[in-house]
Amino acid sequence: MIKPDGVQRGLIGKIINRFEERGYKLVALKTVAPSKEMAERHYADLKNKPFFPSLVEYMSNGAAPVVAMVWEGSDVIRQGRAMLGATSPLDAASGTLRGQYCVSIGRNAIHGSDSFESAEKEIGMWFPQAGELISWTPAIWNWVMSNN
Ligand code: IDP
Ligand code: MG
Repeated sequence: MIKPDGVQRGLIGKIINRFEERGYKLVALKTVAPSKEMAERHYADLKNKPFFPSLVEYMSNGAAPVVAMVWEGSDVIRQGRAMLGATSPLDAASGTLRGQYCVSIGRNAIHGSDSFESAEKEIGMWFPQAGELISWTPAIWNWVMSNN
């Protein structure tokens, strides 16, 4: 998910481009203005953290939408997290998205599911309707994914 700061800063295309160029497949995408309830659900595992109220406010105050996406391909959850970089951009490797574009933990531009279970939960939350995930085969799929 591209967070409101990533949208405001015009990073949508750059972030999508990184996943596309790596060879991952886009199976769902939408802009959403998250409600407070959706932001709270999305970050439910952090509800006891001191920054939780301001995180939820920032995600749901309507100053910018978020871009929710589902990407598919080999090891995409773990690789996606690596492409994002560390939660604190000051610890993120320079080749990562956060390491290239961000300097603040409160404005780190992107969210990525951290496990299969959280991906399932988050995909269900942000794309709840039948037909929102598109099954398709990129013409280059085997050129990218084949192990021979
Ligand atoms: P992640 O986004 O790398 O998965 P999490 O620990 O799940 O990191 O935290 C979710 C989000 O909460 C972070 O991306 C960041 O925006 C915010 N956050 C995490 N830790 C802090 C903090 O110490 N201060 C302020 N915001 C934080
Ligand atoms: Mg997280």
